[in-house]
Amino acid sequence: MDYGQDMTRPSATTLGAGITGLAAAVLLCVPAPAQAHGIIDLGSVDAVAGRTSTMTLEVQHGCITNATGTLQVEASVGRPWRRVAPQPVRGWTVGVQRLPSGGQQITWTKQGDPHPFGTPVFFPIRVTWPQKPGVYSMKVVQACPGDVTTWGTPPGPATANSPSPPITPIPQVKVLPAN
Ligand SMILES: [Cu+2]
Repeated sequence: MDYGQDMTRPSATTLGAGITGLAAAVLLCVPAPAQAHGIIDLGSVDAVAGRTSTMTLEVQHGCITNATGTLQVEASVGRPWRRVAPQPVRGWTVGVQRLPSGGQQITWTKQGDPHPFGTPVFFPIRVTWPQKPGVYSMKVVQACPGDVTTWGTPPGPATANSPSPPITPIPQVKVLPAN
């Protein structure tokens, strides 16, 4: 599991949602169990080491503490990810920035009003996958008026203070060997 190396930008501000945030998240997400939150969809095409294909980052609803619409979405990946080229999405501007760690961050910014809470948004990205097969993560930070949600919790069994699966799971992708 390689998600550790992707955790380049801890967002302390986003982890403090607390009990209220967790309760709200459960209420919002339980009625639609088929829906995830921030997800990677490969569109029936495997991610293969060193090759290029298109994935979609789907953000299925707005921020979970205040149930507000989305202003900005940041997706960050670690150094092993090679080229990431976000495709244009109507109503959003986008840019890619190299991080000091060697990773990359894509930032989508909504033009005009926030993207409505209950409407999913789809961000296609052309990706050249890491050279080494493995499991890789894309941490997603979603900013809304007065609220931030970070999809950044690695999967794992429940412990005293963390449920399983996590309330805000980190999207991951399995990169397969090239042969
Ligand atoms: Cu959800």
